[in-house]
Amino acid sequence: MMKIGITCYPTYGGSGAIATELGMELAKRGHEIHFISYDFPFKLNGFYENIFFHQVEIMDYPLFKYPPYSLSLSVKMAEVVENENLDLLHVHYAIPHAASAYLAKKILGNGRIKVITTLHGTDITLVGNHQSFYKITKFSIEESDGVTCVSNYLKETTSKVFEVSKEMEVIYNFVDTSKYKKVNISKKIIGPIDEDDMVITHISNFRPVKKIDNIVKVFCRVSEEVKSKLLLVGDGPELCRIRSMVKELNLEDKVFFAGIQQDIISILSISDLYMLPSESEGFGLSALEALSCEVPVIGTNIGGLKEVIEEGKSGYTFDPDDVDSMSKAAIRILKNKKVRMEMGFEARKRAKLFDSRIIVPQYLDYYERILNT
Ligand code: GMT
Repeated sequence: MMKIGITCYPTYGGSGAIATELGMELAKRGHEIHFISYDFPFKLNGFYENIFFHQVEIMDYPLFKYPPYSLSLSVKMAEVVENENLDLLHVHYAIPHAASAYLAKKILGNGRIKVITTLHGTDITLVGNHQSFYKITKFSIEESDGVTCVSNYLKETTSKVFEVSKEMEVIYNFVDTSKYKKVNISKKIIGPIDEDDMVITHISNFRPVKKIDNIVKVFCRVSEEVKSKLLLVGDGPELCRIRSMVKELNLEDKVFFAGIQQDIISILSISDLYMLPSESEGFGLSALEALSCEVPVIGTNIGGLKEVIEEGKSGYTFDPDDVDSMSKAAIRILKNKKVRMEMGFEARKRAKLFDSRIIVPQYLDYYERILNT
């Protein structure tokens, strides 16, 4: 049995979701998990045996324009390692978590605790490579005892962008396929959707990187040829802009903004196509969840999604701005029931390769290896 500290962002997003699912899976296997963050991870909603939460107190003071969260996090990490006698700190998303863990390690004295950092995507492709973070991201990757990346793409990009020669392990995102599976429900459960509508779905935290405007453009073309609805799930900085775009395109009666939803399995069960045409995706966890519920995916060809989707079988990947090809592929899938059924079958088959029962043991093996070096 291991005692593991996990730090992640508690808010809606793939890195926090996978970190929390990992914690829950490890706890089920008898390991003791200590989440350390500023808030309760959004996926932890209930009582779980072997799981504990340690809240980072953020001290405000008139002198601080920006309270130094990363320092308070380091102190909390060091305290939890000592008080709970942790074996390992596993931090998700490099910034600032890997740097905070490095400091915690120094506070505790070298050798007391090992740190594993999991890189997820934008911490490398968008934020970590920004000049203001570049050196600290590179440093904290190099100083981690172990580093995992959620796809080969992310591993290669990290090596290239940060010129690190460090060995990094690829451990893909996972899904519990026994939980994420299609249920038989009416399409009418959500919003103004009719039973005979084809439903295109997108779920995210509405960041610019998701390129939701291109989903709307694709849908605009699709809706001219197929009786369909667009279901946009989530909330975030792009919401207002996308709402205005939908209004301008006169699509208000066909696009439904569902906000943040808990029951993703039901939403995916009424979906006929999932879209994720992001600028880039470290992996594309929401697409994997869609595949698991038999929903084919049209996504970006930049990033890890190409390792998730089997091109032409469970979905298609295109340049994020290639609205034309995406529209044609979407129309082909939505117009043809046989194609949809076949792709749905392939999608489920593909998702099973990323089942938690396959991937979680890879983390455990990696932990053992790092602890024994
Ligand atoms: O996609 C997001 O905006 C959330 C982001 C995060 O860090 O919370 O997700 C990233 O981590 C996920 C879990 O590993 C990956 O599946 C996503 O592909 C990745 N997002 C991006 O790279 C844009």
